[in-house]
Amino acid sequence: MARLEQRISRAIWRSAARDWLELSDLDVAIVGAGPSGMTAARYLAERGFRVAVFERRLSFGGGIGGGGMLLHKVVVDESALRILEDFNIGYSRDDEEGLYVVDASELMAKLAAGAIDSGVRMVHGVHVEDVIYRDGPPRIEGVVVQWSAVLLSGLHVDPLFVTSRAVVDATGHEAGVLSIVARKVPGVRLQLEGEKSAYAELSEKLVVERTGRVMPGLYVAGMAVAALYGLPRMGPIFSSMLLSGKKVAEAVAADLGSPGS
Ligand code: 48F
Repeated sequence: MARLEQRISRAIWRSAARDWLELSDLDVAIVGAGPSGMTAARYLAERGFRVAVFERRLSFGGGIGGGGMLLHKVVVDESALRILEDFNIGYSRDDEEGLYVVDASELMAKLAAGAIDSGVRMVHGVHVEDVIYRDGPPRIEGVVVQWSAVLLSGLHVDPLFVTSRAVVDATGHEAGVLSIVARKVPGVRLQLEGEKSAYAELSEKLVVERTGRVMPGLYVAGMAVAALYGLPRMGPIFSSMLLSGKKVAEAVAADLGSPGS
């Protein structure tokens, strides 16, 4: 039998290569493993769509882990309880009427577990640095990916491509995919208004309302919605992030029809 070192390497090369062959063509590419991205991913995978989440960090959760100013808790209101229950995430009622407290680590872990158990591929350490487009009329047909480590190194290395029927920008406050599209895709009139100062109640409502399709093939969820439409921020209340993830999943599913068609 070959040496253990050789067998370890071969097992990893073989399995990763198989995964990447599947990842190279998807129904839905979700950018960002924050609350909105992971929620969207699960509800899409559950419907049978081939979904991957590309996350530039080596961890899940985006802004969840920091809780409220590093206190390990976030809050939601009753509108998000159904989603917490779908993911089997615990919550406790607080003295503040209508608010429920969730442990940040449980939220991160169970959103990720729920997505993975539904068949989502989570890919860490991969940065979406561009999109694939076709014109007349402009349409987004996938993403361009690069190892985060390569970008951090400053080396000039050409990226690879992932085609997909839909791309969801769930990159949070910076709206990374939308910024690229606004700058680099010809014929798209997209202007990022930039997130506004805190007005939690209004932001919670409007982020969900404005979640959805931005142009053919491109969708937005979570705080990227606020960056796009100039909506206020809401701090560590996460109802709208979960509801936005669920809403974008419904919008993508409605547009795509059946998986793989
Ligand atoms: O920021 P993030 O948690 O986005 P979200 O789902 O939730 C926002 C809340 O966490 C919080 C808030 C609301 O209560 O104000 O901030 O809108 O997660 C975004 C994830 O996307 C990754 C980033 O590392 C983070 O984990 N990300 C950002 N740009 C890229 C990316 C990129 N270009 N490629 C891959 N991953």
